[in-house]
Amino acid sequence: MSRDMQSQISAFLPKYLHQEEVVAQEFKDLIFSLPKENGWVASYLYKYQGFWHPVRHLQGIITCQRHFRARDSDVILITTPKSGTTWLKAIVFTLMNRMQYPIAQDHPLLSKNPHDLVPFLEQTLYVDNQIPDLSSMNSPRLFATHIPFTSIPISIQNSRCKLVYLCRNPKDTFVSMWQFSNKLRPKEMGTHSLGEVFDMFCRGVSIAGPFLDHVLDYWKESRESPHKVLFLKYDDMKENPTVNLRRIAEFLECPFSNEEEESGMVEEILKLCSFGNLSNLEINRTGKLSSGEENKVFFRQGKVGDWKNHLTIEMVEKLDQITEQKVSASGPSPPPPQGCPSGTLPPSIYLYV
Ligand code: PAP
Repeated sequence: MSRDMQSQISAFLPKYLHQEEVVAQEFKDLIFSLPKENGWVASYLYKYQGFWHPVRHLQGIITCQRHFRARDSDVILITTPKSGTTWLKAIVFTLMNRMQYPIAQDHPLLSKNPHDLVPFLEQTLYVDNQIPDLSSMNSPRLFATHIPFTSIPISIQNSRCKLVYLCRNPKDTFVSMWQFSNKLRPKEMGTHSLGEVFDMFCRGVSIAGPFLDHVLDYWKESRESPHKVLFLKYDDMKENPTVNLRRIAEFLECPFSNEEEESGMVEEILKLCSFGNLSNLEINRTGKLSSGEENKVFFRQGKVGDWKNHLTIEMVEKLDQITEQKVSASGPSPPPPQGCPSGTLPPSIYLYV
C-alpha cells in the first residue's frame, strides 16, 4: 500500500491507532532504526532509551524532550499504563484546585474525564508534532506522563518541580493492560490471548515497559530525592486512601487545614474521585477523549486482586520470580513508612517504601 493511501486510511482511524504513516520526516531516521516488536494495540512498539513505546507516543516523547521547559512549581503525575493514572489525575486535580473548584454540583470532574483535565505531556500536549505554548498557563501547572525516568526531559530533572509516582502490583497491572488493549484493538486485528501478551510482559515488551524497570527507576529516585519524588502504590491507596491523600497534600505543600479536616474535605475528595462515582457519570459512560478512546475503557473494576481470576499458577510463579529478582537486585527493602500497611501482599509483589 502506498504512503498516500496509508495516510488517507489513518485519517479515518481514531488517533490512538495512528501508526508509522504519521511519523514526521525529521524522526524517520531515528525511529525506524530502533529495535521493534509487535505492539499490544498499534502495530509495533519501538525500543527507545531502554523502554518500549508505540510510535505516536515516541514522537511525543522526543518532541517533549526537546521543547518542554519545567517550572519549579510544576506538578507531574507519573505512572506506567494501568497503574491508576485516571484515579491519581482525579485526586490531585481536585486537591490542588480545591479553592478554585470547591466540591459542588459544577465541579469539573462531573462533566470532564480526568484525562481531559490533566493532559499527558507525550500523548496530549507534544503529540502529533505539536509544540504547545504552555507559558501562559497559571502556576502551579499539573501534567501527567508515562515517560520512564531515563527519558524524562532534562528540565524536569533540573528543576525543583514535584513528581508524584503511582505504581501498582505487577499482576493486576498486567491483567488490566491485557483487558484494556484488547478493547482498543481494531476488530479486524482480533484480540490477544492472555498467554501471548504474558510472554511479552515478562520480556519487558509492554507500553512504557519493562514495567519493573519503570517502577524501580522512580523508586530509586524517590529514595534519593524524597522532596522531589513521592512514590505511591495503588494497592496502598485502595487500602488506606485517607492516609495517602494526606501524604500527597503534604508532599505538594498544600496540607489540609484543621477546618478542612473537620469539615470532612479529605473524605469528600475521595468520594468524588471514587471508582463508583466517576465510572457512573454520564461523561465517563458515553464520552470520548480527543484521541478517540471511549472514556468508559478507563473504568473496568478498580479492584485489587483481579489477577486471581485470570492468571494460572505457572504465570503467577513466573511473574513473582521476575519481580523478586528485579526488586532484590535493586537493593534491600527498607521498612514501610509510618501509616502504610505492610504485609498485605507478599514481599515479591510489594515494593516497600
Ligand atoms: P491509563 O494509564 O491508561 O490512563 P489507568 O487509569 O492507569 O489507565 O488504568 C485504569 C485502571 O484504573 C483500571 O483498573 P482495572 O482494569 O483493574 O479495573 C480502572 O478500573 C482503574 N480505575 C479507574 N478509575 C479508578 C478510580 N477512581 N479508583 C480506582 N481505580 C480506578
